[in-house]
Parts: sequence; C-alpha cells; structure tokens
Amino acid sequence: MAKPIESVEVLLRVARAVFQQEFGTEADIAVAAPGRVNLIGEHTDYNEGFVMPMALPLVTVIVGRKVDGDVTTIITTNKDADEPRTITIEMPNEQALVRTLEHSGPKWGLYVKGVIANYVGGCPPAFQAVIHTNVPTGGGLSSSASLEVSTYTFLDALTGVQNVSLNDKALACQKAEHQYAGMPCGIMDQFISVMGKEGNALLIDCRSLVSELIPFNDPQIVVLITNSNVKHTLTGSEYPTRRKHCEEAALLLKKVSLRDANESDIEYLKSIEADETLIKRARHVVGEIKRTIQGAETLKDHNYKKFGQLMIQSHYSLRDDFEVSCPEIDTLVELALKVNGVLGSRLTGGGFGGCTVTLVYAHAVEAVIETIKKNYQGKADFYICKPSNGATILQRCNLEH
Ligand code: GAF
Repeated sequence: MAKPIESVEVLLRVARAVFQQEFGTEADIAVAAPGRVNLIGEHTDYNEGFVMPMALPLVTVIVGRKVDGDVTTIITTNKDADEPRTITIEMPNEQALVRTLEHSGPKWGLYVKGVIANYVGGCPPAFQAVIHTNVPTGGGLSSSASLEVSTYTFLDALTGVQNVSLNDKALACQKAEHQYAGMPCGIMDQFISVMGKEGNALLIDCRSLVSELIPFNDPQIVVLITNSNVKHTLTGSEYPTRRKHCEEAALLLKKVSLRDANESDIEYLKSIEADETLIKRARHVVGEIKRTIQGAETLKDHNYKKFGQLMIQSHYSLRDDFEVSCPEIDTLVELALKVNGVLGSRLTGGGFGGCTVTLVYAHAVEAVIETIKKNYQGKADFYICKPSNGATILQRCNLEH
C-alpha cells in the first residue's frame, strides 16, 4: 500500500492547533506550497535546457499572524531535523534597501531568512508563524523549494501584495537558496512550486523562463514515487561539481551553455580528446534536453509507452554519464521495470539517493509496491501522486485591523 497523503485541511488543522498552543491566539493567515516530482529533464535547468516536473499533493503549510514590534518568531513542527525548532528574527526596517539577515541558526531557518531577505513585494512586518509539512525532507521531492515558496506566499498574504509576478517570486526563492543555503540550484523546483496546475505537468524552458502546461490526467496512468530513504546532501560537493563540469564543457565548445550543444559537438569533444568526464556530462545534457522536448510531445499524444522509454533512457544516462545515481536507486528502478504494466522508471531530482518516479498502469501499481517491498533491502515509502496546484493563499489577514 502507498502512504495515505494527509490533505491540506488536515495539515492546516495541526498547524493552527500548534499556533494556538504556542502563541495563545489564532492564526489569521494560511498558505500552502507543494513539493514536486520531475517527470523528465534532470540536471538540465542550470544548462538553460528544458525540464518537465509536476507539483505534488505533498505540501508545506504556514499559518500565522502579524505582530507589533520588529521580532518575528517562527516554529517548525518538523521532528526529522535534529536542530532547534524555533527561530527569532529581528526584521529589517523599511530603509534597508538590501536586506541581510544573519546566516546562523538551524538549516530550515536559513531558507526562511533567505526568502525574507530576498522578498520583492515590500518590507514585511514582524509576524509569528508555524510551519508544518508532509514533504519528506532530503527525499529529492523539493522540500526546500516548498519551504521557500510557502514562506514567500506567506509574506504576500502578510503584506497584502496582489498580482505578483510569478517569475519574480520563483527567482527570489532560488536566490534565497543560493545565498542562504549555499546550494547553487537551477530554477526548476521553485518554478513548479509556484506555477503547478492540477491535472498538468509543466514544460519549462529554463532559458526564456516561458512554460507550457501539458495536460496529464489519464485515470489509467499512475505516477508512483518511491522514496529510497537514502538521504543526499546536494550542498555537498557533487551538485556544484556537476554544474562546473557542464560549464567547462560549454566553454570548450565556445557555447553560452550546453543548451546550444548537439550530437556533433559531442563528437567534436571526442576529436579534441577532451576529458572523458566532460564528454559524459555533456552527452547526458544534450540527450536529456532532447528527451524532455520529445517527452512533452509524447505526453500530449497520450503515448505513455514512448514516454516510459524516454524515462528509462533518462535513468541510464543519469547513472552512466552524469553519475548521480546510487545502488539503492538503481535497484528500485530495476525492480519496478520487472513488473508487467510498468511503462518507465527513473531517478528524480538531484540524485545520490532520494526518490524514483515510476509511470505505471493503474492496475499494476500494487504489484510494483509488493515487488519492491519483497526485494528492496532498505525501507521504501510509496506515494501515488496526481499533478497538483502550485502555491496558494488559503486565508489572507484582514489588513483593515
Ligand atoms: C535539484 C536542483 F535544485 C534543481 O534545480 C535541479 O537541478 C535538480 O536537482 C536536478 O534536475 O533538485
């Protein structure tokens, strides 16, 4: 059986109860922002390529209210993190043109501070808030982006900002992650958390930042996410190293980014006897961008068999050329692919653990779960997910008060 996913209403009830208990009053603002699963297009966003994620029904909710003075207090209910669960922030005043906040305290608090510092909707007043989430942390489902985007959305509700530019919002959250968490991520996770739409995947052109909704709501097809429960740390050296390899390959090719490279450029790299690692990285990116564009077309045509094949090719390329998989993830993919009715399976997200995403006919999904449970050495968690909505303000405070 897959894990039942608590609804936003259930998450909100918990968050509101904690708020009442900790602050002795009721929260009058409530927001939610989702995690994501990437269907195809991995490690292509920072190469200005294409990605095609969907927003998840797994979300981070924040409830809270404005307070007088300049001290903000935020509590997380997340018990996974072996860190303090409360932070206080001295809010920067209106005159501070560039807001900087101390880079100290628990890791989760750095994401929040980063967003406050990079908020472009005005100067937020002090507030009290409780954060509650069911996005697994460090599981490759963008728990960090859902925290950043929910924080930004909370600030929108707090300041009363309307009609925000969604691109600016996603870019500010990405900047927060670069500056305050030290993770040089691409734009995919924040974009989909802001812009996801129920019943659709989102094809994002990470150069122009133009995106296209791709309808994906066939009841016969299921997206199964399997969490290996092997945790990665993308802020470790691996992610930045991959980025560097890609930049070096693009430089050798005299291209702005690998977005502009093609198969003959890979042959050129071989002919000049470029470093084998750079050739492999470039081959992955060139192939993956092509697969993602094709993937969007095949989804539009409801050609799930072809889409599944592209997912499998994507996995092998991530494993062999980009070298971001690990034995646990490879095992999960191979086990899923053994089951009749599975169309495709691959590593999703940054890699080195986290989750796989499997496309499977609805009638076969329980067989996949059983096969993995029987044969996977670790403890896997399963989520059956439908494409869901991006960030939402669920309750906005009355600014007349
Ligand atoms: C992580 C990053 F945050 C994304 O920007 C993206 O690069 C992804 O890894 C790999 O596709 O989730």
